[in-house]
Amino acid sequence: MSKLITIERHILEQQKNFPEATGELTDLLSDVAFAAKLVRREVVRAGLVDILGFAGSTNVQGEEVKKLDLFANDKIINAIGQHGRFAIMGSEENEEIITPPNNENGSYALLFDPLDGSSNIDVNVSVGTIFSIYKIKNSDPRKADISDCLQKGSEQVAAGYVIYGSSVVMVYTTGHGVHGFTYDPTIGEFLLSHENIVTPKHGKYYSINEGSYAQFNDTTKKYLDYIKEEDSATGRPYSTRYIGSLVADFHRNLLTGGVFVYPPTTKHPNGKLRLMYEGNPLAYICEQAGGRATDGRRRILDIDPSELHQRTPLYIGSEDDVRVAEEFEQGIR
Ligand code: AHM
Ligand code: MG
Repeated sequence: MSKLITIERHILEQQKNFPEATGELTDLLSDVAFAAKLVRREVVRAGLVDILGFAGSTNVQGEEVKKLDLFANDKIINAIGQHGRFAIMGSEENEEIITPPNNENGSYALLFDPLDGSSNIDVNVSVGTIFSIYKIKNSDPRKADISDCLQKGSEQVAAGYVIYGSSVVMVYTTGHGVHGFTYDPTIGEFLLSHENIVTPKHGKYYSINEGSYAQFNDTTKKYLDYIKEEDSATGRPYSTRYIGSLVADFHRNLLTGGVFVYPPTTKHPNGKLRLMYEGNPLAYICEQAGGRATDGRRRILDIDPSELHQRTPLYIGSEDDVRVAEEFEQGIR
């Protein structure tokens, strides 16, 4: 039988390999895993809202029932913010940056999407939490500001996501490979289930919201025609897989190989997805697993951000497949 390794133990063991590690990152990631357990508890009860009260209504105890994404946001801010390990935080749900209390010893910034794929919550389809951790630049944590959040993705010191699906899985990287843990509800722990994830160089799935076809530019339309053509040498046609929850679409392609594309559209000329909460953390994980992530032209991790809620087109997944999509985007093919 293989050894049972909890996520906390794994992070601790990994950090021991680096003499410069202070143990801070271990604590930060453990806090994130703890917050994920709180969110999970609520997500698995989502189907009970009809019984316990609709979001936005008042439940039988006279308490207001929060929408799940806002609940997740509050839980993460409170569970993680209270330890003072982060000097500053940014959430997809908050317009402005968040300064946690007692942050005088915090030397990191946390950026997160508390519950991604929220349109899927009410229909029992997978949703996820995505996070990204940076070291702050400011020498005084009390003065940490938006510039500590607006760093290039290449500056991330850790990133990860939690997928609340048929099982709950947490995946993280600190720049030394990508590791996945499955939640065992009987003991309340995330246990190592996917060590050193390496994504295939190419796959057989493409993930894009093809319902937006009329809003795509000609290069994207041409790419879609190509991917559906018959050609055994290149394994085409690819199969479509699109859940509409980025974490779930990304996770599947990471394990099986494939490409996820959210291109510019007439509705979202800069893409729909957010660079700081979605693009950067997933790009870091993808590259660590041997994959590729760009905005069609530039490496996602090299983009110098100017706004907290900045959007980006996203081409992410297996290296060969992403390259082909990019070549269409750039008009090379
Ligand atoms: P959200 O943060 O409001 O949940 O939006 C992000 C989600 C992603 O999970 C998903 O990839 C994308 O939006 C789906 O968008 P679309 O419905 O346009 O295909
Ligand atoms: Mg999102």
